[in-house]
Amino acid sequence: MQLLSALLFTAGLATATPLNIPNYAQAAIDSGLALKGLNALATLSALTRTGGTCTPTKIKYRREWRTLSKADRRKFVAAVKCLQGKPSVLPKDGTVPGAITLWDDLAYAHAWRTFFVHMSATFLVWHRYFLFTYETLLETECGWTQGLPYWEWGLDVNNMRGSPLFDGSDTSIGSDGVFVPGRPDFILDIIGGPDPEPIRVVFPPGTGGGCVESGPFNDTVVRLGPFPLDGTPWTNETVYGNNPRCLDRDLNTNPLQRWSTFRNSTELILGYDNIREFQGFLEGDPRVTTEKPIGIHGGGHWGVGGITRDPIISPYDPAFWFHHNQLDRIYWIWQNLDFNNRKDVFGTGTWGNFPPSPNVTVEDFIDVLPHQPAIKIKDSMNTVSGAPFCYVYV
Ligand SMILES: *[C@@H]1O[C@H](CO)[C@@H](O)[C@H](O)[C@H]1NC(C)=O
Ligand SMILES: *[C@@H]1O[C@H](CO)[C@@H](O)[C@H](O)[C@H]1NC(C)=O
Ligand SMILES: *[C@@H]1O[C@H](CO)[C@@H](O)[C@H](O)[C@H]1NC(C)=O
Ligand SMILES: *[C@@H]1O[C@H](CO)[C@@H](O)[C@H](O)[C@H]1NC(C)=O
Ligand SMILES: [Cu+2]
Repeated sequence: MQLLSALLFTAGLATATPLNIPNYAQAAIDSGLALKGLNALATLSALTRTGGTCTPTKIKYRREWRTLSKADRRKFVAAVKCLQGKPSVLPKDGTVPGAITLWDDLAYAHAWRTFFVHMSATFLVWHRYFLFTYETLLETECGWTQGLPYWEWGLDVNNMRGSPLFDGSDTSIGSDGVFVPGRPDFILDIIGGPDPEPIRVVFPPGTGGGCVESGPFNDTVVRLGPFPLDGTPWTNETVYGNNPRCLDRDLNTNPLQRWSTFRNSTELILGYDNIREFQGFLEGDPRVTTEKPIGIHGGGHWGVGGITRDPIISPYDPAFWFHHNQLDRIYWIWQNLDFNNRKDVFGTGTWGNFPPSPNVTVEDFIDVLPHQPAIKIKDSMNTVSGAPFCYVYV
């Protein structure tokens, strides 16, 4: 890949010609071959746009977890553990009394933006910047110099517990949660669509439910939250206090098989040419689709379960970052297949536009304070501009 990018660079193959997307057979779509092909096309396309400080030797190649060597997987796990052990850098002014470590800071950075960066115009770009923040911290604080690894859900839809990411070995990010039998189905009533009647989605419980049993991160401590929805007032002391508990998981192939298969990701990339629909279907936004709620985004969150399905503090699970990195990859592939027409945002700055807020434009800013300064949304579109991003997916 490094060689390829150097070749493209020196041969001056930069071109704005729209890409020729093959007509993939259903079997290629279902097996993941099509998605691989689309990724390769996107990579070639992106590498024609490198600029600024993002020189070919600086580009980070974000890879699927199981393509890293075992030694590198152990190195990555060690870097995440290192980050979890760094002290919080949030001001000690009582806003987040429970922030002890940098890991708590990252959960907080997500928590206080939750109602502005989901079901809103900034969903994809804000999480892109959040991932970059994490990748940068892993490098500057803990020496991980490679790209951030992602999780291809399509490889695990039939066996989560056997996944190299979740098998509990020392090259995984820890096991399933302890199995808790006798639990009822999960019932989600999604509101905010055109009908007053909610959209109902039902999942059976997964194969865990309790604390992560073995492997790396079975000692991860969740501190902030929970965020009660029964009317109990949220104060900084209660929801952002130090309330130590274990990291829980509930691995579940059901949501992955329904929402996050190779077919689901590939059809999303090929099916829509505008950001309103692309992002709306990706997130299962009920204003965009009543037929396909949840989306590939929800599929991965529910597939891991436990704290990962918490809309506010899901970043506590290292799995969150793998999942969102895959989402950013799907977004990135989609963008790079027709880059000049896929650099805009759609929607407002609040969850489901509640409370109503102005339309967001690419001139608006996103930030991950105090870890990253504000950047203009339009600078988040090209991941190889060096302003600030410099990565591709392989
Ligand atoms: C974590 O898992 C290891 C085995 O991988 C086990 O020895 C240890 O007791 C577990 N710790 C906790 C807190 O569950
Ligand atoms: C939390 O603290 C911040 C700043 O210190 C303050 O603006 C905010 O109102 C507080 N929130 C709650 C719910 O107490
Ligand atoms: C996702 O793909 C599977 C087949 O891989 C299919 O059965 C399911 O209906 C798809 N879900 C959506 C929301 O399109
Ligand atoms: C916001 O965007 C919507 C959808 O494109 C559009 O209908 C509406 O007029 C916009 N509002 C403003 C104030 O520009
Ligand atoms: Cu989020």
